Amino acid sequence: MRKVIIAGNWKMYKTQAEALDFLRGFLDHLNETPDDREIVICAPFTALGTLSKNLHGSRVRVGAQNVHWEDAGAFTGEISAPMLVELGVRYVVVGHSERRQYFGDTDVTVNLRLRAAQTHGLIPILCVGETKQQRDANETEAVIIGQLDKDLRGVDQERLVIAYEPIWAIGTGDTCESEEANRIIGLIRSKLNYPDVPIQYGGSVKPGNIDEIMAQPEIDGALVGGASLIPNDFARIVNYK
Ligand code: G2H
Repeated sequence: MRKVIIAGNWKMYKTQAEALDFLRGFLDHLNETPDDREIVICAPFTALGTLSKNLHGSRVRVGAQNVHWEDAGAFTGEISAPMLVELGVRYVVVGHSERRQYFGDTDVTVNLRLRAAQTHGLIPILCVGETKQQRDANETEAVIIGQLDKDLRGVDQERLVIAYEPIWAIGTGDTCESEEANRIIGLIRSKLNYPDVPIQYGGSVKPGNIDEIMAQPEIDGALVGGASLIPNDFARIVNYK
C-alpha cells in the first residue's frame, strides 16, 4: 500500500510570527483528517525550529526546501542535513524547478543533495518536470526519464518521495489535466526499482482541483505552493475527499 503525502511548499513566504499564525488557523481542521495521509509543511529555514516546537504532538511533519551535500564547510548561504535534523526536520524538497532555474541546481547537484539527505535520515521529495517548450516539442517523457536517471543514481528508492511538477503549471493557475498527470506519474513509476515510492503531483493544486487529482490511481499526494499558505485552503486540500 503506497503512502499518501500532502506537502505544503511555502517557498520564501512566512516569518516565524506568520508561521505561528498559520498554525492557529490550520491545526484545528486536522481533527477530521483521515489517518491514511501524511501532512508535511516545507517552510523557510528560519521557521523550521518554530514549527517543530509548535507541531510537537501533532501529526504534521516539518520539511525544508533545500539541503547541501556536505555536513559542514565554507559554503556561504547553504544549510546541511545535520543542521536540519537538529531542527526536527523529516522531509526536504530537492531539485525544485525554482532551484534548478534560479540557483544553478543541476542533475549532478540534485543527486548529491538527495544522497546527503538520506545519509542523515531525511526523506527527500525529488521534483522533476518539463518546461512548456519541452512539452510543446514532445520531449516530456525523455526529459523526465533523463532527470530520473541522473538524479536517482545511488539513491535508496525505499526512502524517497517524488513530485511531478510540470514547470508550465507552477504558480500559473494552469493545472495539468489530472489524467495527463496520472499518465506521466505512471511513467515515472514504471522507471523505478521500487514501485511503492509515493509520487505527488505539484503545480497550481488548490481546493477546487484536489479531489479530482487525488482520484487518479497513480497519484499519491500533492506538493502545494500558493494554496498551502492559506490555512483554510491547505486544510481543505489535506482533507480531500
Ligand atoms: C509548484 C507548487 C509547489 P504552486 O512549485 O511546489 O507551487 O502550487 O504555487 O504552483
